[in-house]
Amino acid sequence: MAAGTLYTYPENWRAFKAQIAAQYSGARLKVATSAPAFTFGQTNRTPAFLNNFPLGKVPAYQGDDGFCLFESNAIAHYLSNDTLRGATPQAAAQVLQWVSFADSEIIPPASAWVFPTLGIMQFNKQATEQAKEDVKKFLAVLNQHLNTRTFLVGERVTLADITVVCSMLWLYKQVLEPSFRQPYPNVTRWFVTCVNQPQFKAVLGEVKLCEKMAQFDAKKFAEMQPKKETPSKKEKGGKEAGKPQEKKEKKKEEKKEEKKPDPEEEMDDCDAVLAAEPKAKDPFAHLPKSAFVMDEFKRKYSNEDTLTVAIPHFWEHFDREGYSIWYSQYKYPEELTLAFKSCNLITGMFQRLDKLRKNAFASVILFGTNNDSSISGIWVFRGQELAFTLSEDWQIDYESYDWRKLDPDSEECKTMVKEYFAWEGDFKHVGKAFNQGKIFK
Ligand SMILES: N[C@@H](CCC(=O)N[C@@H](CS)C(=O)NCC(=O)O)C(=O)O
Repeated sequence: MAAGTLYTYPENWRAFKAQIAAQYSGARLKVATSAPAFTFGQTNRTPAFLNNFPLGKVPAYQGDDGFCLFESNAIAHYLSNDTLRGATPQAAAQVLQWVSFADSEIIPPASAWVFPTLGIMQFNKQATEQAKEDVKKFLAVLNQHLNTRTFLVGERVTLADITVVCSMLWLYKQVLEPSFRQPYPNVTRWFVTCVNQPQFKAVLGEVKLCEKMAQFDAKKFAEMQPKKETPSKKEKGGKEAGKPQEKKEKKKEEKKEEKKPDPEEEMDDCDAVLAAEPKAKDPFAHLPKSAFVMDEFKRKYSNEDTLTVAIPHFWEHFDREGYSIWYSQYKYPEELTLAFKSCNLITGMFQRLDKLRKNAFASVILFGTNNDSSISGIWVFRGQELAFTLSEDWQIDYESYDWRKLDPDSEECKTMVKEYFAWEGDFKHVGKAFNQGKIFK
């Protein structure tokens, strides 16, 4: 039976698919939606997270056995049992049919219609009218199919029902008022049956069907817009950084045409989650400016030779007043068993410390072999104190380590920086062979 953690933001309908599937199958699923385990917009941009989930998108699943999976449909499939997946080849194919139907026929028009009513997309009459027509089309297909059936595939709930229900949640909550849904009674009967199953209810709570079609929320939209340009959004990398210049130019040329919503320029539901997040205050704000540019060092460390470029750069620019160097050692080596579990311990710590990214650097190494290992590392922090106490979110792991501040001018410190940064050397103080390294950058 699968057991693991689902990383997501709260109330994510994509994550609901996996959560409901787990309710049916009995898979043991922890859902990580908040600090310290997971902070959307931060944790999912850390190297450790991207290492496991290269798109940085959620939901993302990591099994207790280390198995990683992204794409909500795949995760829901993995956490299902045979009944949910479709017990015969035909049933399994039909389940896949409805899962694909949800992605390609339901989600696009549902988003185009519902997002403006949530204030996360500009209203465009033509696009909304088109979306309503497309919604009618798929509702008619579902209504016909459900005329003689209780569930979409076979006699029991399957992933088809879970996926299609979750994809229609926003529609039923926001815009499918009684008169609009009246021609499709089988769909509403089926939807209500599903959301009232205890396994759905445990995840979705009470689902209240829309009484009056929500309209474009201009005020909410205006409130959302300025936040879109916050640095945190711009930093986002993937979507923003990858946007080709020519697209922007093309947009200028098209200015005179009727304005249609450009999906890449609009917010989507996850952008809205990010925009709604309160801005955290900088816990290092009290420190005087430092000439040591952490980002610059990290770029050298990532892209150039460690021994001949990154380490010399580090010592040439290191600011003894503004930064401190620490040696960390895991207190309970006797509890370390399998190497991959110990790696997860380190990776998890780095994920939880993502907000330190601009103010800290660490190279932490797992030494030894299965059932005979130790973890130690070198950390560089902004300021002269251990940074962990500056934020509640950072304290979860640090007490499991012994910390010793190093004198940057000592030979010991020079050697340790060299060995831990380069992941090579004698590591005389360790007494175990070098095994695996993990970096935090
Ligand atoms: N097809 C994917 C879509 C996942 C997705 O778009 N996730 C968004 C949240 S709604 C995300 O994590 N975005 C983060 C980002 O783009 O940085 C799935 O179903 O899992």
